[in-house]
Amino acid sequence: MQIEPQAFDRVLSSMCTEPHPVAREAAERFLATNPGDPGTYPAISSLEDEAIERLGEIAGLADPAGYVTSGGTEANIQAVRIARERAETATPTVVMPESGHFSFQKAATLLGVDLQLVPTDDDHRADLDAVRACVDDDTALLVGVAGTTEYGRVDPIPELGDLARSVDAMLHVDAAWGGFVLPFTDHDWNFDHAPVDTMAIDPHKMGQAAVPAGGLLVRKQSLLDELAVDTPYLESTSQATLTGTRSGAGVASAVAAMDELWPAGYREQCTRSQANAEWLAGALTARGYDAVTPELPLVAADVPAATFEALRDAGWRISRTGTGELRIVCMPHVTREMLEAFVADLDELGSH
Ligand code: 0PR
Repeated sequence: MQIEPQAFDRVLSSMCTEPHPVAREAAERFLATNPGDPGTYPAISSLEDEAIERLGEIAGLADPAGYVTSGGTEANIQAVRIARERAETATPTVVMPESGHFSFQKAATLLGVDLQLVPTDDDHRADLDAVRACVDDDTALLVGVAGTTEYGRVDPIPELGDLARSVDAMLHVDAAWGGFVLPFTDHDWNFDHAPVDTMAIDPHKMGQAAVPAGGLLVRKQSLLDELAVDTPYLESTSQATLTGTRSGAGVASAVAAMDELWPAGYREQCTRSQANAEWLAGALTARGYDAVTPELPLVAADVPAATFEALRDAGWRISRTGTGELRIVCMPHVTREMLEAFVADLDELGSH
């Protein structure tokens, strides 16, 4: 019996989406290649250089360095590792708003650094006063999120950059999800806007590449060199990635998607997704549910637990924020028709 993958027609909470057809095709062609061994697989290795060039363009970084990771988690772990390697203190800490992704908990545990969480303000953004009170000479890394997982919020990145510089810490921006929509907004989020040292920006989320294709960007090559280990028996002499064998499929599909969609295709998608999010937030508000204004294409709203469960039982793949709000991510596969069907079910099943 063949097991079918989850169909996307009721998936509303995932940050995965259907890859663009050109990304799917490229993934298949490069399925058996390993960019971890550039001496043996030079074609995928040069495609990876292209991927980093493109990601640099998207994130406002001329002459970028970095590599295609397995996802945002790996990019975040590596950013913490770079900061720890460069720290001059014996007890390095990472300061992050509580809206940061749980991958930083993994990074902190793995790397033996102390993760200090600071509160967010009433609109779910990093509270600058709280960050200011927390940073000190032990701070190796300050994290800002550009497109938070729960509310799609963008932290004040330039101000966080100033705070990082004031204590000689590095600044990492987690744009794993937001990186492919933020170029079409007014937010200051990228290397051009602030003294950003490292960034997570994932083609396999809003970039419409196949999984696995995350992105780690660093402002200069010497930062990546902090991660390098010697690889004596390979033709290339060192490796900066966390994993050894990597997916050439992810790399090739990221390049194919970015070649096809940057910038016009991504702009159109961003406009469509944002309009859908605003429509949904309006529909929820009109029905008496408290919805957080969607700044990026992600909607959070207060829906009673019983209603949430009924919607899940009806087949909708939805999730909740840490404080229990319904959370819907308007990924490229989420159409207006899907949202209309969802709201119709909500009208039928709702119990508020
Ligand atoms: N940074 C941010 C801001 C994220 O939202 C995520 C993932 C990561 C980093 C980690 O990225 P990777 O999962 O690629 O390592 N956020 C999603 C989440 O936690 C991940 C996800 C994706 C969850 C698809 C469910 C799903 O179906 O919600």
